[in-house]
Amino acid sequence: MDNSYKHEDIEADAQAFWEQTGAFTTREDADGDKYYCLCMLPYPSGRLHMGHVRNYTIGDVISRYHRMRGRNVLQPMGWDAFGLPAENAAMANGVAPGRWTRDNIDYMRGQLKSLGFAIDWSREVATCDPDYYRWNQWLFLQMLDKGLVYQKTGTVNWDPVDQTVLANEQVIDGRGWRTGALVEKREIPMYYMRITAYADELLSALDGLEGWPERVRTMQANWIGKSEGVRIAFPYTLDDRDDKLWVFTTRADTLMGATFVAVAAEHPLALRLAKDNPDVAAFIEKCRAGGITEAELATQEKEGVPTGFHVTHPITGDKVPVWVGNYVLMAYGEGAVMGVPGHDERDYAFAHKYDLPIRQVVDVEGEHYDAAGDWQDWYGTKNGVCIQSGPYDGLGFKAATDAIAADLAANGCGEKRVQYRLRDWGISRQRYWGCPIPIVHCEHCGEVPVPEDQLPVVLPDDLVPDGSGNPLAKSEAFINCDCPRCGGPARRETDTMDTFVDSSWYYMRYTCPDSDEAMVDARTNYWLPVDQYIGGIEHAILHLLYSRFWTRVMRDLGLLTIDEPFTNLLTQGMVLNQIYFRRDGARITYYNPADVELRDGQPVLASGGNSVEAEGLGKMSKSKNNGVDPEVLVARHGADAARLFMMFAAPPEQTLEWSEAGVEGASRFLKRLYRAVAEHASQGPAGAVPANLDDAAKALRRQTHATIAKVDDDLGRRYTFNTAIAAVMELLNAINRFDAKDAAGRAVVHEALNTAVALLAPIVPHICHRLWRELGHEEPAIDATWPTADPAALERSELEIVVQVNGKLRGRISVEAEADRKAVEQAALADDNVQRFIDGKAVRRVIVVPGKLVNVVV
Ligand code: ANZ
Ligand code: ZN
Repeated sequence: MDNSYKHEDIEADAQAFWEQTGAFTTREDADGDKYYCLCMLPYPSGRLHMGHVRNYTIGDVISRYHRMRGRNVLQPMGWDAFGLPAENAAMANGVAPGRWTRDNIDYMRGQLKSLGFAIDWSREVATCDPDYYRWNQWLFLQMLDKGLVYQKTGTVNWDPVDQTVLANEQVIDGRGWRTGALVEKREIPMYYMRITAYADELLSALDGLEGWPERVRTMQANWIGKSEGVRIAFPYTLDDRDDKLWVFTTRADTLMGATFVAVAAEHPLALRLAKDNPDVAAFIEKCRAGGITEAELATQEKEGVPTGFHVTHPITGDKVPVWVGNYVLMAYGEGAVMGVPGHDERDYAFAHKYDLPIRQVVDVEGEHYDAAGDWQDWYGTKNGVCIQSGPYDGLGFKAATDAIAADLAANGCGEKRVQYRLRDWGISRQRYWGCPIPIVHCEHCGEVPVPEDQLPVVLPDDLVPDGSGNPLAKSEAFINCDCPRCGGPARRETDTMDTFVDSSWYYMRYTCPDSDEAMVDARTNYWLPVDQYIGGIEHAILHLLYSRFWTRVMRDLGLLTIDEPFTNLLTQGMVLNQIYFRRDGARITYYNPADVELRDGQPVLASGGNSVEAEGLGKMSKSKNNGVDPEVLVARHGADAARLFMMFAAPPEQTLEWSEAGVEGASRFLKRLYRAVAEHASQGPAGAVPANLDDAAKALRRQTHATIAKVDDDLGRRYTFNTAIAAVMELLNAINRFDAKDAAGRAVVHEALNTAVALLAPIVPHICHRLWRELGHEEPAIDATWPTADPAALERSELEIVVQVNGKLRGRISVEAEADRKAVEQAALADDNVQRFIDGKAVRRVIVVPGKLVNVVV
């Protein structure tokens, strides 16, 4: 065996072996234990980044570990291949999105292979393949049939110059990214998936997801946002008709403090009142120009306009003024609120701004209310009692809510109501590069679903967008078709589906990627749910929620038997690197940390020596130019060193700080491991471990088996890969310290090296592939059986050591065979007899002869 570690040869060899033997093909015998390990699929942007590498390394380690434990492991990979970046690249380079995407996929597949991930490529799925997205279309039609898909108008960002709809990320400070034109809101017809029908189940089932981080469960619960409150009517007469203005409140107990009502700018009553009131009309127009994201609505300055119109308070009969407020969301509750400035912080500010009356109707003993002063948190409490509230005086929150709800119900002006923040999922995108919505527009028949036997509606993949709207809308070949119902001329829908549709079920398709008769088949029952899902925290809400919804829809259509798709979820931390820049007037240029070195503690450019400023650590990103290219990394240090560093530098959920020195350290360890095995193997085969061992051999053996127990727990349960690696590093140190002077010693070293290689095989599979062979195994390391700790070997052996004081035998102590110097010294000094002879004198020196004696000099 060559005595030096050459990662290029070793990695090329191992990868060739895996490829030739089909080592990554999934085993699928029905009585075997299954383990489905899934990483979030990447967007084929062109190159892997370090976040991908970390994500997939974690997944590969877990997958290989379970494979060695004898399980049938499914570790697939695919491509989230539709989406906006392909269109942008097409505009920039004039290449069709389809070409660009497929080229990227080929390139990135090669990158993943170079990292040695044990991915079953025969199951690869690209969401832009008609064989895949036809089932998006098929399920869409099933849902349409069941009323789970419906059409209504939705609000979009409209660029008046390009005459096109913009995605939220294409609106920058309220203007179109290409034209700079002020963006308008537009109402257009869109398709929605009725996720709200599952709101309650999606919320209550979160409790059962014990394998998910608490943080993610909380984020989902907040997103679904269940509120229990009361729907209250304020009657009015307009245009000679009696009508009711409904509001939703979670504080019905404060109804007696309502001094105004506010409606959203899109509320029908606002639109009606605008006809008689130019101020209202102007205000509505102004709101229309504003942003549409919830964040924009939450942060904008609260403003309103009085309509001059009044409604009737349902209990007191008083006249209550109606306002239009920009903070009232049309899409939540009733699109209208009752203004209770006395107890709602927002209404308090609003009332101060527009000089509206503030009434205190909740009191807390010992607190002083001052409507002229600053808002106090206790004003919003639910722990007070009603005052100035007529019949409800003295009642607490719950009793007052119940009493008011009952009185309102009696005169048809109210009912209890559970409200969700969650909205139905609008899936229509006015974009080209996505899955076509399978609908045809016919002048006679209206909206006609494409019949099942005409699926898929194939997206032409040779169009090149130019930025002026959806190129599908200009493609006569795509648009023109026959109406499936009347046979007359018709036009295809040109909207495509939100790409979250694609990613809501790709993990199901991996279980049966060749199923062409059905969306999924019986194999799904074997593999699902996913045992371990791994990905970024940025998908904590939408992707995971949509997948949970989609799974339930398929369950209710009889296609699946599970409720939840992902049993365990791991959200890996970000990869960080230093950020360096130079300022030149207003311009900031970022420099890659690889081009910066420290001179006298000051960061300077390695070439030229110009000083740069340090911004500190930040997420690796293009904009800060602080990324590390995985390809360069692998070429320089090898995939194994990269993988080892990633798993060693931090536990998976924490951020990982990039360090070139850390990668070099990982590489040095691999060299040490390689040398240890090479030297051992060069002395010929070793025999079996005999029953009788001397103390030192027993100690090494004990450490070997203790390491197995620790690594097994770290990899299988705790996911603390860093401490697992540290334990194997210590084992290697112990092996190197051990003097294998006889056959028994060599046998123990052989066992220890075997163990180290087997335990590291999931983490650094290439070098372990080579070393496992060198250790004399027939089967490849990837199929090696995961070691099990021998309890007998774990028993601690004790040694008897004599203790001298000034050279005279004064005691005998018993210590553990592998106790270190410090422990032996302490045990010696603690011995009663030894203490007697030290006799309170200062200890000048303690000499420890390991395994034999201690001499205390006083
Ligand atoms: C009166 C009131 C008094 C309120 C008070 C709060 C405190 P959650 O918990 O999120 O459901 N609200 C209702 N519909 C709204 C809409 N479409 N746009 C903006 N705000 C709306 O919040 C429910 C509360 O949010 C409701 O209770 C309402 O204000 C407001 F001391 O009604 B409350
Ligand atoms: Zn027709």
